[in-house]
Amino acid sequence: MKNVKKKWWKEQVVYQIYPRSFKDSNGDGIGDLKGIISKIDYLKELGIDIVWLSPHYDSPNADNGYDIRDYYKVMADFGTMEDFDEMLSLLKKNNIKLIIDLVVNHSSDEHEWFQQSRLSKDNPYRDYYVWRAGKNNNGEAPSNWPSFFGGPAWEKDEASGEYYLHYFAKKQPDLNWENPKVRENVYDIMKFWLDKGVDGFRMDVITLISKDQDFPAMNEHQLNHPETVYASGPRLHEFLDEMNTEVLSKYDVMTVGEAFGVSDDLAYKITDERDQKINLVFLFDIARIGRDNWKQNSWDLPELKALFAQQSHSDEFHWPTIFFNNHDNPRSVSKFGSMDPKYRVLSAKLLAILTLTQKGTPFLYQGEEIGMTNEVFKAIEEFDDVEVKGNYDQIIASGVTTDTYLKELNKSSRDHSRTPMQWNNTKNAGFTNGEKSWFRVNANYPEINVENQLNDKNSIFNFYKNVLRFRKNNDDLIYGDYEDLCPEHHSLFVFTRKGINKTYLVVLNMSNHEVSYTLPTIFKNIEVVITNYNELSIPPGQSHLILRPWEAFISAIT
Ligand code: ISL
Ligand code: CA
Repeated sequence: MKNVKKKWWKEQVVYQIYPRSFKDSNGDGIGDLKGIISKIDYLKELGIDIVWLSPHYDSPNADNGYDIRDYYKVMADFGTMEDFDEMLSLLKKNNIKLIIDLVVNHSSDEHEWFQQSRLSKDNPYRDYYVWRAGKNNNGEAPSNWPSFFGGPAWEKDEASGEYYLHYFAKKQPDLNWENPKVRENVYDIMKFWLDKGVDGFRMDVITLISKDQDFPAMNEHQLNHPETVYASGPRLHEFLDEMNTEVLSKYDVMTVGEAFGVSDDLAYKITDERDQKINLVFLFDIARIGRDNWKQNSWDLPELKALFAQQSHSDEFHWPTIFFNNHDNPRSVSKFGSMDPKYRVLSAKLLAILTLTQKGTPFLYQGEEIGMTNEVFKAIEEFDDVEVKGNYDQIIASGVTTDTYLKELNKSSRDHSRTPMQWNNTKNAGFTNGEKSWFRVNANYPEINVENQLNDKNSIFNFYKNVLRFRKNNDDLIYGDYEDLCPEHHSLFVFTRKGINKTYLVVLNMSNHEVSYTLPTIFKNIEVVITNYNELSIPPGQSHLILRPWEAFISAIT
């Protein structure tokens, strides 16, 4: 076992809550903080350690809270500051930590700073955002930079005739990190929430905060992947160092940065423990394997395994994150598992094992623990997401048919993860007692819901619970060295985690067919500790296995 420094945030498991879709307490069809409070027992039962709460701040919801109007206020839809304080203290009482989303690459255009900033060129807040005159005095945008949610990243503002920069929607102007006052304000916001007792931050698109002040023209490839340009701003390291000196170094908290667009090298640099900037990053190579913007192309298992191997073989100063789901990605069962009714549940359990036995801090997303799946959308109008709508015209204008776009979105859209949590089989899946939910409930809720699963000892929920329990305090599984035993195999994922006292062998058949596998002869005795088929035992000395479709087990070897 490498000389990895032990840390609580390497050992614990995070559960992401997207508050809008988690649980509504007052019947208005929108999830809220009191709803979360009512489900703390549920989280406790599941056995997670840390909640990551997607943005809970005051927002006009152009991008479901990722456009913040007031960083010191709770979104009225979600409740009040008192509700927040109560939620935090109840989570703590139950030994669950809370990390919150820090969205400071941009704010809402309705934030007071932007309201002031756009008033005139000499407003004291002008420099809080990135303003530039048009090119060549003929009204052309300052550069050809595109936004992620459709159209240019520059928006002309009539009041002054200048353009402001927005990497995301027009209603999400980018903050100007060159301005020391902006940075000071951000640090104050961080301190405000840390002093309340939150345990850290998930930092939204943190790698984009530093902008190349020349805004150089992008080439064709860059125009398709602007994140690679936006994530290579010259002052990123400096800003992160400063944030660490000014704020983070003074608290025992965890940070996980959304490393959108960064190269592995850069991600490596910002998470090096010897030079602590950010503890962890989300890299998207695994969760988004085969993705090309809104298109989901095919991928194969050796490719996926190579990505795991790469991140697991990092040195002792780096620690990976493991996740297949979040609020920006489709559901993992639909993408990585099987939607064949015979195998859906088995494959969801296989993914539970994979997520919780790989090397790295696992992040689960609400609904993953009951195997929620993608929704079926029959028309573009059925989507809610600003990304789907914002990009529509451009995509159709490029010659893509609506049918093709729809077909791909059914595999790739962010909305698959945003349908409400399925609590029971009553109307609206028990998410709200009101007439209407803010967003459609997945049609499969009568079958896939929490209530069904709590009472069924063979359910996906109870499986997650068992694997979580097994992982907890099992240092050999958490810190053990990783080795992939058959990297080239197209159906099997077989790996070991070699700890100080024990070595675990994990065997996963990620296919709809039976596969045989011969274990390396060095493993004499294999004791199966968790399996997704109800029975499996390997007699001592037996090395030839026939793995059933989507069969998965964890075993201890001697
Ligand atoms: O999800 C994406 C595309 O389908 C990404 O492009 C996503 O926009 C990117 O990972 C940045 O995500 C974060 O910042 C956005 C917000 O919309 C996302 O929800 C958030 O996770 C802007 O704040
Ligand atoms: Ca509500």
